Amino acid sequence: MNKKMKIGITCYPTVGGSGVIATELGKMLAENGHEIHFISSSLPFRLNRMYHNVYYHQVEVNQYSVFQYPPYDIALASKMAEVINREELDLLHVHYAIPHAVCAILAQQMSGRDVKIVTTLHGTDITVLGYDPSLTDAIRFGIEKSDIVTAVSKSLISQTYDLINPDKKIDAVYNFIDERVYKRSESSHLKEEYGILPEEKIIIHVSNFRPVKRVQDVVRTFEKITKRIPAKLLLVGDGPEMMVVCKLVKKLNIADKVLFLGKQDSVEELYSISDLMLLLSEKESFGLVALEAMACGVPCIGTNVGGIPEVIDHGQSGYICELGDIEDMSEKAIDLLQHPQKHQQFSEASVKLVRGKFQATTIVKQYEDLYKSLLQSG
Ligand code: U5P
Repeated sequence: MNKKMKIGITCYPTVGGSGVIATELGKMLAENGHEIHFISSSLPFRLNRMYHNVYYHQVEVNQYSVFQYPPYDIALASKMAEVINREELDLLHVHYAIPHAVCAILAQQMSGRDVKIVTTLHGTDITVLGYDPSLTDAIRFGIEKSDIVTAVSKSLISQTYDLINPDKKIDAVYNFIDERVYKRSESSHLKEEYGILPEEKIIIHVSNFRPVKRVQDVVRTFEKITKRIPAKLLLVGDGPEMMVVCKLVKKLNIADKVLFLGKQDSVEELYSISDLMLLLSEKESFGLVALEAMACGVPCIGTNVGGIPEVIDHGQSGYICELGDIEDMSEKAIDLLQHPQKHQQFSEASVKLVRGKFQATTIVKQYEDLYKSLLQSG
C-alpha cells in the first residue's frame, strides 16, 4: 500500500517547461493518492481541472513604498512556512535553486518542522544565472542544503558541476508528458481551416521566442525546405524575437507560407497536424516541446546542444545537427519529408521512445521513490 504523502510544490507558474512539469507532476501525484499543495504567485496554467486533493496557496507580495523591490522571496518563504505547519507537509518539492530552494530552506527553519526539501534544476538557474558570480554562492547553497537534488538531463548535471561545483549528488530525472493528452488525434479539419492544402507538409516550432531559441534559424531552414517541397510553417508562442522574425519572413518573401499563431493552449492539436518539428536552440536543458511533438508522432530536428541529444534519438526519431548549420538541417528535413516510408518509421520510433524512456508513470515513480527514501531515512 502506497503511503499518502503531503507534498508542497513551488514553481514559476507561467508558460515554460518548468512550470508545466511541476504542474503535471502535482496532478499525477494527486492521482496516485498524495495530497498536493501548490504554493506560488498565481495558479499554475495547466492546473485545468478539479482534484479533491490538490490545493493552491497564493503568495501575495505587497508593494510597500519603504521597499525599493517587492519582497517576493520573503513572502514565499513565509507562505511556505505557514503551509508546512498548518497542513503538516512531509516535504517541499521546489523547481529552481534560486530563489525557490533558498526560500524552502528559510521556510524549513521558520517552521521548525523536519520538512524535507527536494529541488529540481531546470536549466535557467544554472545555464543563465550560473554565470553571474554574485549568484553562484546562493545557487550552491540552495543545492547543498536541499535533501535531494534532481536535474532534467545529464547534460544539465555536468553543467551544474562545471559552473557551480556543488558538493552534492544530483540525480537525473527526465521530463515527461501526459500521454493521455499528447497523442496524435484526428485534427485534419484544422489543416483545412488554416487554409493548408492537403499536399503541403507542416513544419512546427513552439517556444517562448527568446533569442536562445534561434527562431530565425527555424525560418531560414524552412525557407530552404519550401524551395523544394510545398510546405507551411506554424510558429507557436510569442516573445521578444517576434518582431525580428516577422521582418525576416517578409525579407525572405515567405509571408504566405508562415502562420504566426501566437500563444496557444492545446498545442497537442497542432502537433497532430504536423510532419516535422524544428528545435534549433543554442541553449536547452531538456527540450520539452520535442518530447511533446514526438509523443504525437512528429519527428524532430534539434541542435547538438544541452539535453536535446538525450531527447531526440539521432537517426531513429529525428536528427541532431550542429548549431546554426542550416544547410544540414534543411537537407535532413527535405530527405525525411520526401520519403514517406522513412518518415513513418521515424514517427513510430518517436512515439515508442516517449512511451519507453520518458513514460509519465515511470518518471513520476522515480520522484515518488526519491520522496519515500527521504521520509524513511527520517
Ligand atoms: N507552450 C504552450 N503554448 C505556447 C508556447 C509554449 O503551451 O504558445 C508550452 C509548450 O508546449 C511547453 C512549454 O510545454 O510551454 C515550453 O517548454 P520549454 O520551451 O520551456 O521547454
